[in-house]
Amino acid sequence: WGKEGHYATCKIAQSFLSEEALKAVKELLPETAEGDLASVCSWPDEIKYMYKWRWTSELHYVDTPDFRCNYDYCRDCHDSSGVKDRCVTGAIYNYTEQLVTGYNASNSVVKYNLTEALMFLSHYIGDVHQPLHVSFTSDEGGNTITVRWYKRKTNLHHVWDSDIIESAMKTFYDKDIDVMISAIEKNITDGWSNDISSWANCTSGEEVCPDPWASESIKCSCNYAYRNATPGSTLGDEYFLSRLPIVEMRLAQGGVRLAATLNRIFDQSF
Ligand code: DCM
Ligand code: DCM
Ligand code: DCM
Ligand code: ZN
Ligand code: ZN
Repeated sequence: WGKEGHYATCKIAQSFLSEEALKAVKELLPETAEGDLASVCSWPDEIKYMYKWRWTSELHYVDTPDFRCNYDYCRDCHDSSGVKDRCVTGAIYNYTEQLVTGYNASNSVVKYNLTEALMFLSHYIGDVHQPLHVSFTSDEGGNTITVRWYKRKTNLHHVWDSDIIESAMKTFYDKDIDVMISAIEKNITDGWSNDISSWANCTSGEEVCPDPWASESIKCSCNYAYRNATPGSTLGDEYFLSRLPIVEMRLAQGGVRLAATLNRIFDQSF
């Protein structure tokens, strides 16, 4: 996602945190966040081109085999040099593990920077819900598919990271991301209320389960993102209005699942 998508995911998540988890999150946030998780959720995008952080740039996505429409951790989770576990789902396991270990080790030596771990985990749980962050290898997640979004030239990846959300804000939400977030939150508590616990649960009983989330994303990529979006095509009202509900649902699921994960990590009663 772009800035708005990550902000929305983390705002929604913060509203679903338990009191205990919210307290732990606030203690780990940098001062500059002023207690607001959403304000630092794009931090991993801001640093990924800096020399010191270049190694993190491949942790935002996972490439799957062309035209297969499925995802397999062992097959797909590696970086471009083939190093295992270096992909978005591997990063989610890794940063969850760091937070669990670090948080329970209150008196022993903490090996990890838990503030960074929280910001990476919050960002990557957002990204794994962006359908095109789990998609075909040869088109780099839609980055090499040039399309028009209405009149403007862009690429399919950027349409799903930002253009759909920005057009929705302009057309329906008073150009205000907080108005859009309120609408999504209202949808969660009304329309999707029966789905929330199935979204939040990990059937595996683990703290976090990014593999089923990635499988959902590649299915969305095939059924909605790539469909009718061939190179050179113009995407307008028909594509926008049919895909916006998918984008809003993925933002909602990302937020609910980030909250559920942080509740399981930081609150013993979950
Ligand atoms: N990993 C890492 N840094 C850590 C912990 C783990 O880079 N502090 C890596 C090792 C594996 C992947 O993350 O490649 C998953 O780790 P694990 O198998 O320990 O969960
Ligand atoms: N793991 C995996 N495939 C899965 C689930 C987990 O490869 N379907 C890996 C990721 C971590 C390690 O197992 O490297 C430990 O995961 P956890 O942190 O959930 O114990
Ligand atoms: N991206 C992706 N899959 C790829 C390559 C990149 O999902 N195979 C994502 C990461 C960024 C966006 O596309 O969100 C742009 O990538 P970059 O910053 O590498 O240009
Ligand atoms: Zn992206
Ligand atoms: Zn990202």
